[in-house]
Amino acid sequence: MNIKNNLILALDVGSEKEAINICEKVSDNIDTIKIGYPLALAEGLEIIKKLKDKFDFKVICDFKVADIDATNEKICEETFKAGADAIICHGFVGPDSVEACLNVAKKYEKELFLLTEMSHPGAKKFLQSSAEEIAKMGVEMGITNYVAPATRLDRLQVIRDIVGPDAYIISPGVGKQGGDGKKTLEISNAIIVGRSIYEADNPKIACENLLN
Ligand code: OMP
Repeated sequence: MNIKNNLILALDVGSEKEAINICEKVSDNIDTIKIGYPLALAEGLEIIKKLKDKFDFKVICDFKVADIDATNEKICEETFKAGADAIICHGFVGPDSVEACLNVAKKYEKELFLLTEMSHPGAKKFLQSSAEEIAKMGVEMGITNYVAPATRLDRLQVIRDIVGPDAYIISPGVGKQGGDGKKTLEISNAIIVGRSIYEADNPKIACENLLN
């Protein structure tokens, strides 16, 4: 995926109106947004096409898909049918569940991002001990896109070493969660930033500050 300024806006706002307001302010700096449950539950999946049509954005749907294979397949079908360019799935559910997502992404000629270790402190309790195995599974399955944390650069590097230099890693956790954008981009291909942009007094300047 080619992402302008290596910066993805996590658009976790609660209404179409707020979403459009933020997008208008940052559309010179950003061409890729991530839509998750907050906005999709508030506005329905139609929000994907509305924002794509209005701003010509690429949309990554962050539904952290984590069910059995048959259900994952249906979730991915609905998401790509609604116009998503990519979807994020969890890896801890295992290869059959992930394979189901991968197959649907391939069918639509769209992208799948495999979530390895999460960025929040609680990820240390259960997920961290499996993250390397999840990344290895992704490599074995031929997955080329990953999500790994900006909040623990040592762990991000471990995941980079497993998935290799050609894999595409996007990293959340910059700003509000404590991660540093520029340091993260020494390891990752792109950063995912939400609150530090959409809660800023001036979201456009917030984008520029993250990049300079
Ligand atoms: P801010 O902390 O507001 O910048 O938002 C981070 C965004 O990345 C939110 O949409 C989170 O749901 C998401 N995220 C994480 O924060 N940590 C993860 O480990 C994974 C994700 C994600 O999959 O995007």
